[in-house]
Amino acid sequence: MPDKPAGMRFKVRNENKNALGGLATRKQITIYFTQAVDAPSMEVLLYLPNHVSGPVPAFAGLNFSGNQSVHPDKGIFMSDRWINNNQKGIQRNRATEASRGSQASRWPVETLLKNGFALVTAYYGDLEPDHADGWQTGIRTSLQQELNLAPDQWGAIGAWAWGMSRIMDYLETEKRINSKQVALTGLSRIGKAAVWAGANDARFALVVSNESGEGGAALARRNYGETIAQLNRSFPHWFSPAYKNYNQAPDKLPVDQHQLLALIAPRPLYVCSAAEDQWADPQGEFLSAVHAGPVYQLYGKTGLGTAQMPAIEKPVGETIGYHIRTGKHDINLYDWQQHLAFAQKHFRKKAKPKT
Ligand code: GTR
Repeated sequence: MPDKPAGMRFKVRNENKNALGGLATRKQITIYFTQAVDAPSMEVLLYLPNHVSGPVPAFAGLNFSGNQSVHPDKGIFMSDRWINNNQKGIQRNRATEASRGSQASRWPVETLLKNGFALVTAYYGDLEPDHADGWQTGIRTSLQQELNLAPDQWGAIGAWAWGMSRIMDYLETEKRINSKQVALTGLSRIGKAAVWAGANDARFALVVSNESGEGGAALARRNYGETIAQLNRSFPHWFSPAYKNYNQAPDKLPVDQHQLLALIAPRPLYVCSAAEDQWADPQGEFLSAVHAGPVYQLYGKTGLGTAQMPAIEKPVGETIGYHIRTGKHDINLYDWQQHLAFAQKHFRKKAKPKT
């Protein structure tokens, strides 16, 4: 994982202290990765709760369809980048007005704000468009020199994860954010990237894997649901080329995904699955969380505290949390409520006692 480029800079493009009917302050920031006028960049959307003063905890995560898809708030700048046509309100690979709020069910902005959390997000395609040739216009090519890494030395998942750390670089400069209490979250392919970012960057105080599946939380050696071969065939650009050597031989991998999760120790980690999302292998995600536990124990922490797969919508765990809910592959309010409660529990513990 390369470090940040030397010339990186931030520009606050817009700030509205009276967003969402006064509930929030909305800031939109461009992260320019170099000093050049036409530098590769990333658009960050930040909502801060207005009813609490001082630095607040935050949830951070990339989105699939552009920042305007996260909330119908008309003040959000519309993405002008390449976006997959299979996303709602996208035409000829560009966002239209119809994409505003199209992903709102995945981002309970008001719930987070009312609980005193900030939300920070950016479009994953700002780092690399999610298709096989996306690397040619993404940061793996445009920042090749600055990062001293050839495009085939990493994959799109790596590029997205790298971008998550650049959001953290910004948050460290943002006075209203408690940068020691930033929870990183991600769904599915972005969940794979979130786990990777969380493993590499210990500044993320808590990591959430929402149905990250194969190449994310799910154990590869179970060969259940999506396999390494299927993943590499459908998405040849996601992982480093060496991963393809294991297409037919997951048993030859020197590691498995529980070890990836264990790299997040001793920081709190939440893994979750959905009953109808067998493609992501809920059992494999659970077992991965179980077997990350011994590393948490080395730090004197209890991971899940159980090896028994819990019933539907009966969350379990200590420093590692887990739930499986009803329904399909997605992230919904139920998931967020558990993530929020988990973050509140752990962040409260760390908070200095009031004198
Ligand atoms: C699927 C892919 C999964 C998962 C998912 C998603 O097509 O097979 O690994 O990443 O996409 O991102 O929604």
